[in-house]
Amino acid sequence: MRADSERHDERMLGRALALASLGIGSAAPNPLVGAVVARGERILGQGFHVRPGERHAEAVALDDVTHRGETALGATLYTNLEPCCHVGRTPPCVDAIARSGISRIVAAMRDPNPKVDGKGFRALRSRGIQVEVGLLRVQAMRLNEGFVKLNRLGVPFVTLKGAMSLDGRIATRSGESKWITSADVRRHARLLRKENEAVLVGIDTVLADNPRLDRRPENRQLPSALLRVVVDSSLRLPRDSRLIRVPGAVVVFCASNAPGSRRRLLESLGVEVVELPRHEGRLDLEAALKWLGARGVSRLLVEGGGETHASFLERGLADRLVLYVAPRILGGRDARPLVGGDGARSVTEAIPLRRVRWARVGDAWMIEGSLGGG
Ligand code: AOF
Ligand code: ZN
Repeated sequence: MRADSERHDERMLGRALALASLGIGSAAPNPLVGAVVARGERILGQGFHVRPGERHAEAVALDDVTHRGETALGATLYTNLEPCCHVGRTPPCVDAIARSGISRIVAAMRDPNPKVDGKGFRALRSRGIQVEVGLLRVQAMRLNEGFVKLNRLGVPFVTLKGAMSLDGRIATRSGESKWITSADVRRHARLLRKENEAVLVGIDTVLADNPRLDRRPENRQLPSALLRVVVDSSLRLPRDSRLIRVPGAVVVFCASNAPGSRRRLLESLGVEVVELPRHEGRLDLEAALKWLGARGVSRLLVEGGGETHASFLERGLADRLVLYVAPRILGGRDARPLVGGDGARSVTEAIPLRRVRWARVGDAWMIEGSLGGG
């Protein structure tokens, strides 16, 4: 039996995590952070981090305490991430916490940012504040898996997304892919675009589907905050593709021998063209991830097609898979599969999915799980 006090802490920290997730779609590449200030059962203040450059969650929660005419003296602060101790775009949270009279901190995880990385906890302890770390750590790590991976490895967390028929096809033999899944699935998949800062497709997908790859089709006037990325070794991206016509940033990764005239044309249309080295004859996607990481992209969504998915999977570059399976059969030996490439020779080479979860979405199933080490 766990003590009541631990269950109480878990409830409060759970609330901080829920608050943190309200920053999805705006906080990145900063972490999703929520904070709750409580004395026993009474919540004195709370808040979350909205966007880069704005106040940290802890500061928002402490200001909330003051606005409510309360004091944090002797109270506990619950937060999913270690409070910062550095001067960034905002002052160090540990100073504000110490000034407020908070006597105890319950935090879910350490901040992987090298500027913090344990120094925040140390600073709090040295000021006599009791610090407890690790409750709900798994949930907290998962919520900020993009921020953690970017800080530790300098590359974004990669999610592969696919929509396929019951027999694993993403397009008919004539290349038609609209709409294998229903509108419910498309609405659900749009949430994934909100969670990610960049979306990537292969050039074959652009040529076949002419997607917009934007974040909010409901508001076409605003430029998309989503960075749209195309892997296109010989720069075949058509000048009149929707991707280019819709406002918002577009990056194209190409090979060093791509035609210079195509490069100049695309650049004149506002597209950023980036040369990548080759790896075993194909564009080096690891280099692509490093480039995106250096740009501050913490979460990348890969939306196909089959060859692009295969390249990410074969090189172990994907962390998570989200798959929508529609209850219809396309058939056809030439119909395109979800994953192309050469595929596994023997079943022992198959790529396993771990921590698999599934849910009903409209008339389809969503299956998701972890790939690689993530
Ligand atoms: C946030 N929000 O609620 C917390 C953060 O550029 P700055 O000054 O906003 O600092 C960003 C860093 O601060 C961030 O990478 C993380 O290490 C730490 N904590 N950041 O944006 C917050 N608590
Ligand atoms: Zn801070």
